Amino acid sequence: MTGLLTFGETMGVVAADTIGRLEHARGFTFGIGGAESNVALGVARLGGDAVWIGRIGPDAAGDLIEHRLRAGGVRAVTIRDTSFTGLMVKHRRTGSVLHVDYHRAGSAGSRLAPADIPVETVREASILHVTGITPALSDTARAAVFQAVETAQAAHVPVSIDINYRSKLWSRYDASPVLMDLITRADVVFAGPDEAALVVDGPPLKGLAALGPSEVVIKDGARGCEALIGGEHYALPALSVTVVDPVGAGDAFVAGYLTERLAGAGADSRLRTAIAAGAFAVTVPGDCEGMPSREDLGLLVAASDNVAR
Ligand code: KDG
Repeated sequence: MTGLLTFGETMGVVAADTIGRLEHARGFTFGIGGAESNVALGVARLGGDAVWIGRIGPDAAGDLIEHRLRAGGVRAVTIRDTSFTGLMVKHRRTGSVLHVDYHRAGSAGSRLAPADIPVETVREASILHVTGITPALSDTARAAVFQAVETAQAAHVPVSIDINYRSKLWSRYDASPVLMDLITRADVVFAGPDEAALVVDGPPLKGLAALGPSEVVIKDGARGCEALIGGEHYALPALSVTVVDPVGAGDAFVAGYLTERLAGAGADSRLRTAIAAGAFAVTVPGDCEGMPSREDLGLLVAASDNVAR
């Protein structure tokens, strides 16, 4: 039996160490990032079981992805492709404006196909988590998402989707019907307010719930979150922290929620852990480096003088 099953594209992340134009950068950090593997790492770091499946290239970024995920406790099933591993280049144009460029068209990760996600693996999962990024990568990747989701539905495996709209990958016009179709098949949906507007008019919680999911969670960054879970309304404020890097915070939030759900915790605990995990993630640079452990979550409240001794 698997806890969380997820799949998608994970990229090498090249991040400038200094603030300013990319051509003036004096050093770079090489890491990894991918919404689904970020969630898998987050679940593993919080003590849950997570399997991630994806294609990687015959290159250093592919090796790094494999090593980092396995070192982070994720049961990573990697398929070596002949194409390159996609890259994401991150730099801070100013202290508060973060810029992200993708180099991923035709990458190994985008060549994911239905046969990469074995039907048996889906049936054995306690929850299947997908994002709106994967269907935007290629026709075969989109087919893989739909096949996995349909298999999960037929086997009564709960399906979770994070809309994760990426405007550099597809237009709102193209994304909207695909996301709508996936949401109607999901049990749990995560969205930002703008993302919800891709598929529903008016109040997002009720609109998304009307499409079918019994758990709708709106992630609203520094404003906290709102949720409609089993018909009950919840609203939690964000924790006040110093933001170093917001990328990956939404994935940490999802990991916090789903880890507690896998452990059988109630809605309130799921949302509290989600809020704390998201808050912790923004305090650390990197897409997945800030995924917190249980002990890290304690630091957020314990270290009132900001020095943990
Ligand atoms: O949520 C963070 C992810 O967006 C990032 O790690 C990279 O998967 C990624 C993407 O497609 O932007």
